[in-house]
Amino acid sequence: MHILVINGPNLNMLGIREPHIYGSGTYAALCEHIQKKADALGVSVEFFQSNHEGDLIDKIQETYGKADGIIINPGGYTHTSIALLDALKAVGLPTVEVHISDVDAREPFRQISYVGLYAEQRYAGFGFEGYCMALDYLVNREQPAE
Ligand code: DHK
Repeated sequence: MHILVINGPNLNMLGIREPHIYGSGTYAALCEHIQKKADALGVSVEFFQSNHEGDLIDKIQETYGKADGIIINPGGYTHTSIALLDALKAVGLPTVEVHISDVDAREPFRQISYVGLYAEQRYAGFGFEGYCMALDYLVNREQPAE
C-alpha cells in the first residue's frame, strides 16, 4: 500500500508558527512521526508540502494510478479551494482530511472545508497524531465490493 501525505501552505513553518495552536514540532519531525507509524503498519508513504495551490493540484493529479490513498492537510486552502476539491474528485482515491488544530473550535471561516466534501474521513485537533489516525483509517477501511 502506498499513501501520499500532502501538506499545504505554512505547514513548512511548523515549530515556528503559532506554537500555542500548532505545537512546537517541526515539519521534519511531523514526517518522521508519520514515517514511524507507516513502518509499523508496513505501508509506504510519500511526503509532499507546498505553499502553492497549483503545485498541490499537480501533485494530486500525478498520483492518479500510483497511490492507494491520500492524506491531506490543505492548510488555508481547506477553506477556499474548490480546485483542490476537484483534483481529489478527479483522481478518485480514498482521501482523509487532517488538521493539527481543532478547526471547528476556531474562527467561523475555518469551519468551512471544500476538501471535506470529498474526504471520507476527517481528523482535526489531534496534533501530529491525526496523520497516524488517518493512516490507520486507510489501512483498515473496508474495501468496496468488486
Ligand atoms: C492548518 C492551517 O494552516 C490553517 O489554515 C487551517 C490547519 C488549520 C491545521 O490545523 O493543521 O485552518
